[in-house]
Amino acid sequence: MPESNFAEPSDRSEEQVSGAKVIAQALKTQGVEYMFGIVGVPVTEIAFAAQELGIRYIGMRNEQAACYAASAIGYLTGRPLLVIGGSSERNQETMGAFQEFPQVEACRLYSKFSARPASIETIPSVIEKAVRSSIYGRPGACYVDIPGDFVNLLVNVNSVKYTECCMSPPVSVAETPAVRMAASVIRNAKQPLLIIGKGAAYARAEENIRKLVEQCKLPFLPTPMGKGVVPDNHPNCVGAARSRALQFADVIVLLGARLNWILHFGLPPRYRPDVKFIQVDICAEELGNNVRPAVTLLGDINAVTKQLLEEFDKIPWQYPPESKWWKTLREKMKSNEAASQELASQKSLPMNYYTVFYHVQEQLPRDCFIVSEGSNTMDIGRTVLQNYLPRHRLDAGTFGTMGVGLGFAIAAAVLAKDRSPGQRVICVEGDSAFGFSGMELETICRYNLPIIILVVNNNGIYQGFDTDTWKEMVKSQDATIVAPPVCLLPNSHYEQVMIAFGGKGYFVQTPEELQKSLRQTLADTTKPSLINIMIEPQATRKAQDFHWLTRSKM
Ligand SMILES: Cc1ncc(C[n+]2csc(CCOP(=O)(O)OP(=O)(O)O)c2C)c(N)n1
Ligand SMILES: [Mg+2]
Repeated sequence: MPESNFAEPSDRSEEQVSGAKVIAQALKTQGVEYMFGIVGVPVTEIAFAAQELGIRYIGMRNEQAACYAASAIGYLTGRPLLVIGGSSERNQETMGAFQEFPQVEACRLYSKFSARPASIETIPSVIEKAVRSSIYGRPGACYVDIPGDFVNLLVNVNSVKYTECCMSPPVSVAETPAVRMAASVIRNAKQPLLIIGKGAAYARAEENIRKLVEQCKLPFLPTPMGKGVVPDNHPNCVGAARSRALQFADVIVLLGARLNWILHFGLPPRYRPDVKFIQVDICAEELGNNVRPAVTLLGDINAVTKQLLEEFDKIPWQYPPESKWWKTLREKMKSNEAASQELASQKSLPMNYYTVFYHVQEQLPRDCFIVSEGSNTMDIGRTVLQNYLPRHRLDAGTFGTMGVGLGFAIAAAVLAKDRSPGQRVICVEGDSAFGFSGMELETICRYNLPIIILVVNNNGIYQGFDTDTWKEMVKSQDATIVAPPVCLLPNSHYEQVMIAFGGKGYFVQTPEELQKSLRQTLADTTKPSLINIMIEPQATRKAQDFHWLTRSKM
């Protein structure tokens, strides 16, 4: 029996424990509730050991999807992602061992902390540090490498000491003079705007942000994952006049939103050259990126919002509701909404994106999770599908990574099943996006998660072709030469994949079929379903004031 290097000579207990069990117990001690993965040599025993301790194990079909699912659990529960990878055995290192690879070094680039415990006895402290690093400061994934020979290695039970669960992240607040200055800049704004980002959702700042919006009567707009922190249908939400609001605001308060590509880097022509940013962020390195802010408030979004509220309690102030700025924004919202409505009410077939999303919006339960990915599908869907609750929209976000959708949906559904039975998960997928993790339908059916997947099918990436055009195109020449790279096979029956695993599948081509299938799937809380919605292959977004985003796709 191999022995631990660190076993105490005075320890007379005979009882032994495997590396796998130590890993599982260390995870349990740190409050880990869910594990997503795929087993195989050498990690199988870890999953069994975790399950034995009551950690819920969800077996996925691809590690990528497993990571996406775990990261969504992290976002929804505030306990971010810990990745555990099995690596080659220590005594075969450099010899060309099975799956030998410098995993710790490779993961450093992608994670906040990446380490391999030196012995079984050090596993608990390394796991505690990984969990702590993942949730302190700006949250992020951490990696713990497990050499294959650790898993079945036995050590004396008494030689392993479990490090206590790390403390909740400390809450940092901004400096008082900076808070005062921010309040004064807001008071003097002529055309103010709040931007609510994912950081605000993560910080669970919804109550205080809503107070700030309502007390000061400020217009706000959410970033994609900031949707729902204050409900999309709140009268102060100017999401429908996004470009206008960004372009003409003279003071913008960024609440956990980065000035990255999603916010056009904070630069003209999308913003006034003299716009004053008040940047609230938990990460000091973020402050001042791309634009020099007027005020920086370093701290927890919820705590700093509270500090701002205290300033406005001391000297009450509200932005005049009858201002010209509000009038401009309201008019623009009205005309943009009318343009979308006009597209939605078109009766021609195949349907366009707007028609599809308006019908979906009509039936969506208010408390559902909306997961989405794709390009047009995600961008247009985001403008029509409303979020009323914080942390209820999960989309491809900043990285625009296709393939996240089904993993996100599985995580949300697993949580919903445990914490609020009956709550639905709607997963709105472009046909290309769906393909990236499509086999997770089997996972969804295996665990019988009543997710509703909508595949918005335009036969392609951004756009595709109808069946006749496609046939004509590939008739005389090889498809690898003539088929545009954006094309996918037309008229694919993705719903059959769901049926193959025992779920329900619908193929819909008209608004009536869409309405009916949605009604049926929403009524059935026992089974997963997929509605394959055929739309006009050449359908696009309505005309945009700026082509920045549309251009970036090609
Ligand atoms: C991992 C990854 N690979 C490739 C891309 C490039 N890409 C951007 S959007 C997209 C798919 C868009 O098509 P679809 O999901 O069908 O949505 P549509 O715009 O057609 O509605 C792809 C492949 C990406 N963003 N991520
Ligand atoms: Mg598509």
